[in-house]
Amino acid sequence: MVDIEQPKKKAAGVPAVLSSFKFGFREMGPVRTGKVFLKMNQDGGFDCPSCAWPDPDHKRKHAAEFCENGAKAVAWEATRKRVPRSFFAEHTIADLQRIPEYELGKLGRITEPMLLRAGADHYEPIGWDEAFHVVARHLRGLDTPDDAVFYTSGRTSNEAAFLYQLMVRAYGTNNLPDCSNMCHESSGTALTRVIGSGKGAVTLEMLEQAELIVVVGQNPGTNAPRMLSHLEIAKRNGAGIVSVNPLPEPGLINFKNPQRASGWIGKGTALADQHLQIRIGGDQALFLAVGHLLLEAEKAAPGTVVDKAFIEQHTSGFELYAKHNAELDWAAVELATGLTRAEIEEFTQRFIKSKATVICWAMGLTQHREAVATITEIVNVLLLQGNIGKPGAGPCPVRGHSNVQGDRSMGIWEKVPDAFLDRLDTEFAITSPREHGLDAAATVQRLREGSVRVFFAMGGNFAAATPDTAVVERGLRSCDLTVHVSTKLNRSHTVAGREALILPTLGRTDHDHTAAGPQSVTVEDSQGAVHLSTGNLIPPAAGLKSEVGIVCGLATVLVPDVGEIPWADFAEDYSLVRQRIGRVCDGYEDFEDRLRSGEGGFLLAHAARDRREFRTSDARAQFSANELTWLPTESGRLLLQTMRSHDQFNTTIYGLEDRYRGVHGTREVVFVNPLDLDDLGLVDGQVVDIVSEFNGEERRAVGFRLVSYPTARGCAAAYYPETNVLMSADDLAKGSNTPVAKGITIRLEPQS
Ligand SMILES: Nc1nc2c(c(=O)[nH]1)N[C@H]1C(S)=C(S)[C@@H](COP(=O)(O)OP(=O)(O)OC[C@H]3O[C@@H](n4cnc5c(=O)[nH]c(N)nc54)[C@H](O)[C@@H]3O)O[C@H]1N2
Ligand SMILES: Nc1nc2c(c(=O)[nH]1)N[C@H]1C(S)=C(S)[C@@H](COP(=O)(O)OP(=O)(O)OC[C@H]3O[C@@H](n4cnc5c(=O)[nH]c(N)nc54)[C@H](O)[C@@H]3O)O[C@H]1N2
Ligand SMILES: [Mo]
Repeated sequence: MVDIEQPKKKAAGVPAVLSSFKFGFREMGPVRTGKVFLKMNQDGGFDCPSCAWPDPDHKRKHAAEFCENGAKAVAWEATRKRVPRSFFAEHTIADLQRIPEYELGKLGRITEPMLLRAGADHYEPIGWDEAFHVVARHLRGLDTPDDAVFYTSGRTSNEAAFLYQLMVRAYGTNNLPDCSNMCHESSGTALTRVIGSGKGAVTLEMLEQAELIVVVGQNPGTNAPRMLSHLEIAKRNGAGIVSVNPLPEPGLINFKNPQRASGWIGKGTALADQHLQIRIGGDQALFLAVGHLLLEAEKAAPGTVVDKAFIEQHTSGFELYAKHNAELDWAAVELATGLTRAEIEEFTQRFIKSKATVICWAMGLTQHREAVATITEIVNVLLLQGNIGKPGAGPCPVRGHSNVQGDRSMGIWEKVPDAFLDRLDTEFAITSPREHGLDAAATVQRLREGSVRVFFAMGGNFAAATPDTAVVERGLRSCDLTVHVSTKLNRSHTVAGREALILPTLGRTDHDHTAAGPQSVTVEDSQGAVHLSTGNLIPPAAGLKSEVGIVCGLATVLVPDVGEIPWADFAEDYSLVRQRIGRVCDGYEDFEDRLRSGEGGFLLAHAARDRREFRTSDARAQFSANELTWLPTESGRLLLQTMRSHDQFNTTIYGLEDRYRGVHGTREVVFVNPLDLDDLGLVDGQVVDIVSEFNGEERRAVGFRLVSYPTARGCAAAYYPETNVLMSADDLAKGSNTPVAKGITIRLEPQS
């Protein structure tokens, strides 16, 4: 039943714990539920397959180090349900296409390789060897390896990712797009340019030492719930917290910590001291204005605001930036941000008072056309006060998938630096191609042309996660072969190429036992901490292979004689893989030793964070002088952001509840400010089509229910992936090529 109620002001607390256990029992039963929940994020246990928020070190650890969403992600994977053979026999590929994503995911784990033969209309079981030969036959038959694409989603372990990119490069292409292209690519691009490393420069400990934490374009209550506990600690230590967001996201407003008694009862902690309800796309203008005000304040009281010594010693471009930012068009700033000058001044005062400021951000910043400029603007503000490379300070992009950052470290990158390839080539006596490959957006464009012949996916749900859904689906269908290594069925398996394979794999929670004994894998979290992950559940079926096993099995058939690569040994003993990673991947030197000593993990070095060393062209952090950009709209138009509910993980829909936003039983809703509804002559509850406008093209999402909601004026919000049909494959962030998923111009057309 569809039910819309008042949005919640609190996140987590008792309802969150109950919700985790309810979902856990339904999928796993009580014994398995206990077994997995107690091992999650603990030493000797497995890393939560949900978000990339770091696990605390021993000092900071709780007995139950997980959140409602992590619990759901685990229950979803560790379910006792299986997709039986008969299911594929009874359903044609056309039937599968009619099953909604939500239902596909609920069918259970897949247990054996399935092949859709050319011309057939059913998937049928196939042996592993035969499956590998099908893939190898297609790949060997291509005119060029560049007609194949090898996608990766961010759950893949370091070991599997390293071997996967090695196989792909030994085969001969850099076509290694990944989910990061659609996620934090803008952060990596901007940070590499201005601080010389694409990774965030804040650890958990540093976060807890901050005096001011600004959370911009991120909804931690839903998407990184354990972050709230650390914000709470920082707040107890005296930090001020500001949320910059078009939505009043619960958790930042009021959060109950289920790990502490006071969180179970009573009021919980109001985390944000100030909420800047910014207009979508207004962040670059906001931080330009903050920089301007900081410079003005320094002029008024020299030596009190700006960290002159840091600027002189460690940065370049300050003069140009200061000159560029001496004048500010306040009228434009107010239009762009939807904020008053007084609000921005209050915000700036918090920067002036703080001696240590962290700025956190996520998709609300990265998935914009001007995302890269916006992030450099944020770094400008940090650099002005020397807020990097010291306790309590720095830029903190909060990554999404649990190992998306590790996958990059392992070389899953279509334009990995030549130095990496040189080391790879030396280590394995191969010759990697040097020409850059396709990223996710370029893959979509090649799919649109119909010129991808083989599409291989290590996890993920490319058809649902990318823009222009119909175009991508047509492109996937025109491939000679699509291959998906997956734990469960999803939409991408149903948009099959002329031939199609589904290769089931072990997940994080599954026990992985090879001839050499039990194996563990490793992951790297959002703050650069690396640790082991060991599954403890009996796998869903005998003979199921790990991702490492699948890559090694395929490589043995596809590239057996290329270079000197002991694929069979790697498949048995993952520590052999880690030895090689240690010799190839930046920061992973002496990998196995460092992993085994200490607390089952270690923190990767970060020159800017640890030593204020900036690996840029002139070894200094860079100020950037950006023009003010924003997203004006014509009358009758709104700016749409596509976002996540509390009951999904990306394209995986756990249920139709968004408890925090008061939506029950449906996802086909669009949130609009009540004053905008009045202006548009629309009413709450009415059903509309959402029509997007880009470059004179229109795209339509049919039948969405209006929800009157306190979002910023001129803005709207709806769920991803249902609204990906509204995104254009040509609408990309400058410099990072990230598909624009926030700030889409739309109009709402009432259905008659
Ligand atoms: N439960 C759960 N956890 C997840 C995921 C999930 O789907 N479910 N996904 C994982 C992944 S891969 C990722 S990348 C992260 C995503 O984590 P988030 O980035 O938090 O995800 P979104 O739901 O896209 O939320 C974007 C936030 O930015 C705000 N926003 C939108 N536009 C703007 C803007 O122009 N300016 C500002 N300042 N704010 C804006 C939105 O209101 C929203 O609060 O979460 C990870 N964790
Ligand atoms: N409109 C819009 N589009 C977006 C976004 C947005 O905010 N708005 N966000 C973007 C972002 S941030 C991201 S990260 C991408 C996500 O894009 P993807 O990473 O491609 O999508 P997911 O939904 O995370 O992938 C889920 C699938 O992964 C498989 N899977 C799960 N666990 C495992 C495992 O352990 N191994 C293997 N091999 N497979 C597994 C399951 O089959 C599951 O169906 O989407 C992007 N697309
Ligand atoms: Mo992401």
